Amino acid sequence: MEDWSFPPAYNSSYLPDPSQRFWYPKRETMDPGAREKAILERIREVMAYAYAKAPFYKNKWDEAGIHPSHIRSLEDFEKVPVVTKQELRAAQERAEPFGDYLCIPENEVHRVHGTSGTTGRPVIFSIGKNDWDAIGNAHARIMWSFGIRPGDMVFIGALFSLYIGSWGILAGSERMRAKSFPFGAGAAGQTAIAARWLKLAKPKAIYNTPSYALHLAEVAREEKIDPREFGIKIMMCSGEPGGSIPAIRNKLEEIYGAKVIDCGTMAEMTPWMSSAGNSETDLGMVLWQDIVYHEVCDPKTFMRVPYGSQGTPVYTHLERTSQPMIRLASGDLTMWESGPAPCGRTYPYLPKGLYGRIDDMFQIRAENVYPSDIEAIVAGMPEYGGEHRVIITRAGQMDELFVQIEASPGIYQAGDAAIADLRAKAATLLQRGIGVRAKVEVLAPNTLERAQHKARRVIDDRNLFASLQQDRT
Ligand code: 8LQ
Repeated sequence: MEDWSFPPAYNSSYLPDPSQRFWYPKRETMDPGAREKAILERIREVMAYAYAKAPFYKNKWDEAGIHPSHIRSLEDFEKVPVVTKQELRAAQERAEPFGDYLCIPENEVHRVHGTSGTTGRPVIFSIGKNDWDAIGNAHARIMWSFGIRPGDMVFIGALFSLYIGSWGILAGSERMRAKSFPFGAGAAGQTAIAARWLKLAKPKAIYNTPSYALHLAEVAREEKIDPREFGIKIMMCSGEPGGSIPAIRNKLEEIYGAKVIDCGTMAEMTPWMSSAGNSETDLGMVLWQDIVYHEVCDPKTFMRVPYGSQGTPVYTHLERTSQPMIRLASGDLTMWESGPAPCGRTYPYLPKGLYGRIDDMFQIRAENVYPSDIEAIVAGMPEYGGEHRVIITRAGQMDELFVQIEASPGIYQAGDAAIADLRAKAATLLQRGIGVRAKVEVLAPNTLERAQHKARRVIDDRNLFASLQQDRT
């Protein structure tokens, strides 16, 4: 069936006719039951392969009393213990540098990437040549669903270093035979230069984080360029929530006049685009189950939750031979629906994208609050100036929630009454939306730092407060 095997072996010169909706029509529109049968076969192959090649998996599964031959259904597969990021880090400490889950000889590693965080021990991603080709194929296939076609220019406005997002887009864009423009981001002054280049080159598509897209628009305006002059038709967003939050998506679509497409799983899960929106829907992300098998699970038992319910994604590579991830726990939060997805592909989908992380949730006076809920509320206000911060603190015995919001230039210039109105309106909307009273502070436009990559908007200083209390006693 359309070159589906493990290990993958794709025809690198295949390109659909540009008028074709689907890259692999059979695989994308097949009966879900038949697909699940084939996925099970792939899972058994990947597991047998990993069991033979990686002490990491052999030891983990032996300990759990599980052998790849035991997996006779997708329900059996739910009993396979999940892999955590901590385990991967420990495996790399044990077997430096790639960890004992590298399943190819070290000298066959073709690309090395790593976690882009700045704290803690970094984790290395190693990718073989065949895997890199399959990643390009998978991303080209998914970018086809975004409406990108051979010859279109794809501008990559994201970091080109450890962050694999940019490289994954480049691989897909090159496989597609698009015009790749690997511009990058993050260097001093680079955003203003990006604005000038975008105006000049007028790419069909751009890739960025949602935060960076907002920042780029502000910088472009400072350069007296309207982002609509870039002529962008497709904006691919990944890396953080935003592309599926209606307030952010609508704002980006309005600013750029482009269609915003949300995508992204995790760097470890490259081809990381296996959950992605497309040109034919505004509804969150489609799960490309034949590339990476997605399960949305109960965060405690890691058994699948029924369609229509919330849970955490657990991912399994079906096309990776270098560091295949088999039931990697993401820690993200989402809700899934059974297919067919609105675009006609018979995959399940995430109607609201990935909207938070289990560990991002904080409790304020016994209410569970997600930063993305606050973002959706404040960024949806027309008076919003483009940035905000959430500060959780403790005054006496009570948790307090502070939300700092930049006002738009118009509101700020209008003076005290307009600012007071914004403060009151934001407090009311927050109370209604998250069920918690928040103290709102209105700031001048451009007060807060802009993210060049993924934004961090929450400051929880309750621990600081607790340690100060302890020092005093
Ligand atoms: N994360 C990534 N994409 C997201 C999205 N579309 N919506 C909400 N949260 C998202 C290279 C790709 O961007 C994937 C990537 O960012 O990999 P990382 O750096 O390993 O970060 C993964 C985390 O980013 C996910 O677990 C989500 O929390 C977030």
